[in-house]
Amino acid sequence: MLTLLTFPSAFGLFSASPFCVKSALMLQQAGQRWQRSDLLNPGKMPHQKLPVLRTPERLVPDSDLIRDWLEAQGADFDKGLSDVQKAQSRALIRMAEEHIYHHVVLDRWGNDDVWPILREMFFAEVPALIRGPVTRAVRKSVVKRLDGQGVSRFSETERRDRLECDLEAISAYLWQSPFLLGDRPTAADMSVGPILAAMRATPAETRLTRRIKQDNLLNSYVDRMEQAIPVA
Ligand SMILES: N[C@@H](CCC(=O)N[C@@H](CS)C(=O)NCC(=O)O)C(=O)O
Repeated sequence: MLTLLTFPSAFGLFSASPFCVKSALMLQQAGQRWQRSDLLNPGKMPHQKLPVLRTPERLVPDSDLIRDWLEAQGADFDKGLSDVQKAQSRALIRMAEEHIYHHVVLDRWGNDDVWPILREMFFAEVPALIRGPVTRAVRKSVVKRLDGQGVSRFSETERRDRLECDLEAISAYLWQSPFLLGDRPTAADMSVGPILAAMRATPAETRLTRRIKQDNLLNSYVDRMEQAIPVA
C-alpha cells in the first residue's frame, strides 16, 4: 500500500499544507490504495519538505513528482482537456503554488493575531520548557524565507492588489464552469482548491480569510472541491 507522508490535519483540513492536500486528492482521484502517515518534521525527507509518497520502490518527494508518479501508473488528471486547456492548467497551478501560496504562509506566520493560535496547534508536542525558544526560532526562519521570496517586501496595499489579480483570474474561469476547466475537477483544481481552502481556514479572521468567505463564487468553489474528492 502507498503511504503519504504528510503534515497533520489542521484547521478542519486534511493537512495544514495545501501541497499535502493536493497529493491526497490525487491519490484518491487515481483510485490508489493509500494511507496517511503524519510527520511534524520533514528534516529527514529528500527535499526536507512534505508531502512525500512512499511507494514500494522509493520515496517520491514533491507534489508535482507525486503527480508524475501517479500518471506513470496510469492516472490522467487532465482527461479530456485540449492542449490549450492543459497549458492554462499549468499556468493556474504555477500561479497558485508559486504566488498565492506565499500570501497564505505570510498570513499564517507573519500575522501576530494568528501566531499564538498556530504556535499552540503546531507545537503542542514540544516540551513546555523549550517551546518558547523553539517556536520563536521556527517562526523567524519562516519569516526570513518569506522575505527572501519577496512577498513580505510589498506594502499591504501592493500585496492586496497582486493577490486580487490572481483571484480575479481564477474567478474568470469559475464564472464559466463549476471547476476551473470544466464540469469535473482536474489537476488545476487539485492545486488551486487546497490553496484557497488554506487561505479560508487560517484560524483567525484576517483580510485573506474574509476575502474568500465573502466571495460567493470562490467560497462555494472551495466547498465544491472538498465535496468532490473527500479526503478528510
Ligand atoms: N514544491 C513542493 C512544495 C512543498 C512545500 O513547500 N511544503 C512545505 C509545507 S506547505 C514544507 O514542507 N515546508 C517545510 C520547510 O520548508 O521546512 C511540493 O509541491 O510538494
